[in-house]
Amino acid sequence: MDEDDVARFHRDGFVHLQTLLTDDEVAELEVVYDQFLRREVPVPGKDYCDMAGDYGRDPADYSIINVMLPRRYYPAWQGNVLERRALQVAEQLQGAGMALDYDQLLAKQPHKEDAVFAWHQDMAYWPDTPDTRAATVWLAIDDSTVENGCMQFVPATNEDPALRPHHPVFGGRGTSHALGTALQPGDDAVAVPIRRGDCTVHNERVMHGSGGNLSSGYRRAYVVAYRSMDTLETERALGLTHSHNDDVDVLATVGVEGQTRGRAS
Ligand SMILES: O=C(O)CCC(=O)C(=O)O
Repeated sequence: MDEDDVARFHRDGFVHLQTLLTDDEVAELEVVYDQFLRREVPVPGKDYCDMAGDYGRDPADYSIINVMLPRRYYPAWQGNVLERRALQVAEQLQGAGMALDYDQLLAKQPHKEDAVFAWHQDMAYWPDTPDTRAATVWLAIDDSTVENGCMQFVPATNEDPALRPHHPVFGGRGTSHALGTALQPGDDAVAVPIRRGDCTVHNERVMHGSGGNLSSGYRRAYVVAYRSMDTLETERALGLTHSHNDDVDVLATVGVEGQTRGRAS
């Protein structure tokens, strides 16, 4: 990563970094990743769910398999090569005092037109804190393409004066946790195809989402999100760990349950 990458991240709200991990390093993570997908690593309750549907869906029909907090359910991943390298990236981009807030797997099954990740800003999901710095590192396990639903961003929306209004996509905490907001006139979305082992890194305010998987293969991503240590302290004091099984409803703490987070800018 060079100075231009850092400047791009701050200007656009995201950056694409090539070869965060080598093919061998990805291959090692992939073994465990696929154990999660085959449900050989037990994941309780809603921490194994579908990001593109409600909690009631039959797991066989999931379009975007979401394993939340894999490092909690497979402790040997704690401190793995992705976490080590991503922390360095997060601190280079956002400065000192960053720490891992949560990790998740997002795997779009083949031939799933509805494996759509609604447009959103991550801040809509999170409690407001004085130091909102974030760097979410999205590692491609498969080559991520327009056809299989790669990440898309609306550059520089991190500079919008206000968070956009977000709504639950499938009904609310009882049925799903996905939030979304519509694109606005003038939003110029860009698709960002990346290779296996590459990553994108985005901040807490940039608009992003992704389209369905029209290919015959998986689109697997492993995501680690870094935020300021102060924010982590506040979140944990609220009882928030980003598990979908948390007793505390993160959407309620940010005022979304059944209503809207953010406001029109
Ligand atoms: O994997 C995707 O398509 C979207 C992921 C995302 O929104 C995120 O990691 O913040």
